[in-house]
Amino acid sequence: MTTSDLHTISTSDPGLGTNARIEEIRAAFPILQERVHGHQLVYLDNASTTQKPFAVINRIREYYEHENSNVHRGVHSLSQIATEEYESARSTLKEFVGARTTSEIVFTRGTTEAINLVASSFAKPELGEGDEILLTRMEHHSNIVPWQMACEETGATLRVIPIDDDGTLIYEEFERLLSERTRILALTHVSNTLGTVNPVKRMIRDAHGLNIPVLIDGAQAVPHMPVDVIDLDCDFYCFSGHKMFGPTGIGVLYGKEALLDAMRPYQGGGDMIESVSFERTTYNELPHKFEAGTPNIVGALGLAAAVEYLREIGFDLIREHERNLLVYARERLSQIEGIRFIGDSAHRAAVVSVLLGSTHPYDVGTILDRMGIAVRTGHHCTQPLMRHYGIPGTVRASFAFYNTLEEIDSLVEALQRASSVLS
Ligand code: 7TS
Repeated sequence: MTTSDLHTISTSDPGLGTNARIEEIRAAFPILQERVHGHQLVYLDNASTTQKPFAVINRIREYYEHENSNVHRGVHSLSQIATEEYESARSTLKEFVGARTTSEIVFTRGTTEAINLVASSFAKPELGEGDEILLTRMEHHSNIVPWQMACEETGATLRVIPIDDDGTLIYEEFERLLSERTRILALTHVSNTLGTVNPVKRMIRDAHGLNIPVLIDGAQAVPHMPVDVIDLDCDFYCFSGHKMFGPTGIGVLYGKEALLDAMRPYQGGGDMIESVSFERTTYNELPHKFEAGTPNIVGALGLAAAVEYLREIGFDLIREHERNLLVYARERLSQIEGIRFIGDSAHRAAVVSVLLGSTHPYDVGTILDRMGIAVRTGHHCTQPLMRHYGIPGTVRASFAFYNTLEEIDSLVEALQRASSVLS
């Protein structure tokens, strides 16, 4: 596909990715109209967090204006409305990932808390000396440190699946590392730094062949592709609301019902109990057993609004448009002298990590910011991955469906400017 083909798709295809449709979508995200240092904002830091459409902002406002109350505890009308809306949000999330029942959808603070919950309540009680937890080299710190903490307390060890220089998992190494000592395989669906999409379905099948449970960190997958937990057959799937156009402070742990049922609670407090006495406490049914204390009610409602919004746009358009953005970015960026791509796996999501000659990513990011362009610079909470490449960090542009080819042109121009200023 050539650059002009891409512009053609963007401007004249009446179905997918038309400029008019993308402009319409952009108008639904008020922050995209902001100016930064006198320039129109170009927001290319979507892997950190995505922007929010009016549908989400208005839902939050509506809740506080008309429905605010605590859930699961009042007979009064507002409390009943809040409870119904909160549980209805859970149903929306259940449909979103294709879970069997709402018992399998636990609201958490985000991906990080979901992984900590599984490490603490599922893995830790089973772990001992000689046991292994299998991860990959491209994990975010939040899918490394909770497992490391579990290992410290139990004597288990971490094993790490290596990657090649393109940022693709070495499948034979995965097969070699999978053994009867492996207690859990925990890996990311999509790498936040490289964009690599891992062959999780095949890996889950292989792990299950040895009865090894699998947790998938889906934080960077759910904004870009449809996910079906039954089709994947994963045991746990975690994601964050704020990376899929919803609010911060809310996320989801999907877990197979039988596994969640057998697990001990993660935190104690209100709402997670059936009855309490000083002698003995019994726990509430799923999923409430894992939701101690007043939950992030408005977060769940905002996240459900984000899911509805995504459904309206449709993953066909999202995938098509983001693929165009990725191909175009790769092609335009490769024209910059001295650019180095970090991660070039054949199967990728809309993330590009680069280095410019010998410049430091932080300096490049600062110059881009002065031109209104938001990218992330640094190690992206993947320090072991940076060590693999022998670099301190990268300049990362991560796209969402509201980004445009013109914004990529601005990025390329700004990188060229940064390159000449810094060299
Ligand atoms: N897993 C992956 C793959 C991530 O990319 C992130 C956040 C997390 C887990 C943690 O998510 P949280 O919502 O619980 O914080 N990634 C990034 C990033 O790439 N830039 O900032 C945060």
